[in-house]
Amino acid sequence: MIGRRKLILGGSATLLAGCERVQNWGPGRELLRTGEKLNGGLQRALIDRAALAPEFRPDQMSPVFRVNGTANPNTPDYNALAAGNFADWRLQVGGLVARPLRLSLAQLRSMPQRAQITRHDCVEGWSAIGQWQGPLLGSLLKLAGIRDAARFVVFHCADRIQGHTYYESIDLIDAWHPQTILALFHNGRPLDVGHGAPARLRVERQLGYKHAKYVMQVEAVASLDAVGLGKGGFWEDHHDYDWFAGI
Ligand SMILES: Nc1nc2c(c(=O)[nH]1)N[C@H]1C(S)=C(S)[C@@H](COP(=O)(O)O)O[C@H]1N2
Ligand SMILES: [Mo]
Repeated sequence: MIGRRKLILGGSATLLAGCERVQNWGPGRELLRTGEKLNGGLQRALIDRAALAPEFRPDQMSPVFRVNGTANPNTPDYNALAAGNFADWRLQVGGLVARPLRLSLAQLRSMPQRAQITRHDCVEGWSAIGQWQGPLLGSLLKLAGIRDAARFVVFHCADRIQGHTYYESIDLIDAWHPQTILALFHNGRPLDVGHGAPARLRVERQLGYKHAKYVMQVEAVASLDAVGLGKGGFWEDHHDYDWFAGI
């Protein structure tokens, strides 16, 4: 019989084999090591969180991928950026990091990319399968030198909805997950405005509202207390959605 510990290590190896770049990540290793120290129930929870979302074949892609929520931020600032094909857009990576970054779209596109065909599940009851491509969120956090005190990653978006800037947050398990990317491409083309141009989060183990579109700023924080009303996202703060929307 294979013991639980063996299963866990086996699972980790499979996960890491899926993406070479993750193998050398300190935080990933640290997480797995921490996992070994936890008790059985917590270990199972950790393994569930680390599991990969299903990926699909190109022929399984939805012919139409619906646009939901904001379809165009339509603010003067955003419109000016869009008019210039986002050449002047800069992604800010800040908060609890050693090296705050301001990255252009060209810089982001020159980073190693991951492409994945996944199913998007919206809490409103629709799904769509599409391909997404972009650098791993973890690569950006590593580049910025995320600090040990960080526990969450917050995404600040360009759009306003019901009078509030859209924002969302995830924990570091999702942030380092090998399928969590800052998507720059959808179905092989640069993201269109409807799907979150120029960059949107894909956090494949979570429901649709966690996948922040129109990301302007990525912020590492120790706590969500000072983010919005304290629950970590627009829907969480204003409509009582769950912060953890794991699927
Ligand atoms: N900035 C921003 N991100 C957002 C939203 C939004 O309104 N604004 N809507 C969310 C919801 S509820 C869903 S289902 C998905 C929809 O993504 P799509 O338009 O690419 O289908 O984006 C999510 N991210
Ligand atoms: Mo959604």
